[in-house]
Amino acid sequence: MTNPYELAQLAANELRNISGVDSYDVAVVLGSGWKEGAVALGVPSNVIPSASLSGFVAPTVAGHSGQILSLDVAGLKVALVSGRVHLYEGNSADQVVHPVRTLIAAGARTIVLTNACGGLDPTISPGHVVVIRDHLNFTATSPLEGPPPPEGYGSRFVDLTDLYSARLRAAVHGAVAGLNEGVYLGFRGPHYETPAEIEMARAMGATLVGMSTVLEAIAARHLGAEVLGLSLVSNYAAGVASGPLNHAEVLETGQAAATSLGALLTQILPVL
Ligand code: 8IG
Repeated sequence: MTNPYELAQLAANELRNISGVDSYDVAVVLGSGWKEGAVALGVPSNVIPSASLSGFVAPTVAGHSGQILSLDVAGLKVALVSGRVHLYEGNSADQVVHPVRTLIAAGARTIVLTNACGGLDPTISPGHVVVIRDHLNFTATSPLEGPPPPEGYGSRFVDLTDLYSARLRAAVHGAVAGLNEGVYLGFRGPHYETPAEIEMARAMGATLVGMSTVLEAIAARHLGAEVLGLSLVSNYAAGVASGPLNHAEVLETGQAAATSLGALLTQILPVL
């Protein structure tokens, strides 16, 4: 068994060979809704099924296989990673962060993590994008659990002060006016929360809740990359608005937001 870092190195070499891209600058992990928006970034020079790369596990969402799209945005070599996988699909933390480790091994120094999430602030309605300022990891795991990272990699006792880069957040606000910042709480899911759990999350300082992002952010920081997190509020979290949560509504919000998400990425990527 190779360790997860060697596995990422192997996948990165495969990716470079197949895509013809020597080194990436930025990797964008696309959450629900964001993939549809990302087509606005232009025509990819290359699209690779992630199943063809070592260590990548297939998403269990029907009809969605993972892909890595390579494209140039304002002179930056960008990789778009679609088909994110989650803990709730039965994956290990190492499997969840493998795409991020692979893109960093392929040169990316900036990791943009996008997601769809539930919102706790009644004044930020579904369809709005929030910049992640910090997170609360409620997955009860870490991609750094297990044997220590091999020689040449940073200590597993990684400092998460400034996990979500202040420099990148400032760059985003400089490019796009009026975006709120929030604290993202990552649960394991796949169930949505009870209203009591959302009240707990609020008391602990969360403004956004979701089931992704936190492990990838930790893994990226550990490897020295700069992390930007962008959340599309897709629904009010349980108990915030009257009425039940509904997965179809969540998907609808994503569809409706696609155009604005694409415009947002187009404005943001060149300033990172
Ligand atoms: I979209 O309300 C989306 N993802 N945990 N709670 C959690 N994840 C989510 C939610 C939500 N909405």
